[in-house]
Amino acid sequence: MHMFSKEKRFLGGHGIVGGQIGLGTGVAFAIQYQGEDLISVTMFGDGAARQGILHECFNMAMLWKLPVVYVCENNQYAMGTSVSRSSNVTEIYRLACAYDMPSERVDGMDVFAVYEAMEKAAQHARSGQGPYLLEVLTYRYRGHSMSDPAKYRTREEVEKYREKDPIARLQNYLYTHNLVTNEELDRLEEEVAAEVADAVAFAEASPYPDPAQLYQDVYVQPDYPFLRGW
Ligand SMILES: Cc1ncc(C[n+]2csc(CCOP(=O)(O)OP(=O)(O)O)c2C)c(N)n1
Ligand SMILES: [Mg+2]
Repeated sequence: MHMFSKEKRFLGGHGIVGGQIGLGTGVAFAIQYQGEDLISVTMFGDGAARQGILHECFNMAMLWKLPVVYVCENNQYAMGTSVSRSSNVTEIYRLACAYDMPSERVDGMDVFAVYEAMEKAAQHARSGQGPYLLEVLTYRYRGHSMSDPAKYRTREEVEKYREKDPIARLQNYLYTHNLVTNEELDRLEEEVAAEVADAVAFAEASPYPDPAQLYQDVYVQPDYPFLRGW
């Protein structure tokens, strides 16, 4: 949740569920206001999709034709609450209809389908036509967090989705099309595992922040320095 990289224009995750919809829409407004050739990709979960802020943002984004692609990662559970227990409208992409915003649902377990849908949505936002909502249907294998034993679903349900795992399917595709060898795949996995282990070691060896920083940047300075150069 707290990963953030200004250089890579990755604005992190946010503790307030749905809050990022407002922040991502604001970034899209800043892009348009400053005349930049960029788009905002604003991601949120199926649970976040039920927050009121989504409607205010969809309305403004359509009104002002903001360059934003909203990506709802529908993994079918908000913590332990299934989509069908939280709304009668379980097809989240249809929430865009009330604002005449183009939208579609895509199979999130299919890497190529997501790539194509995202390309189309991004082109739409880049061309000045305004926002687009993509609902990416996927699944969360584990509980929401370490304190969630995920007892609200069956083992069979989880297994059913594991069989469609998008990473395993892509590996299989690359392998069967002779685009990669088993050795290359193994080496890649080792490299990624080492990179993650390094990052964990770095985090654990880093000092705690000074408590005096607690109130720093709670209110942003009026010239919004973090958006300069966008
Ligand atoms: C405004 C707000 N309400 C409640 C919570 C507690 N909470 C944290 S995550 C979560 C569920 C979010 O569901 P979803 O967006 O589907 O994310 P997922 O569980 O799939 O990661 C809730 C209710 C919160 N962080 N913020
Ligand atoms: Mg979810």
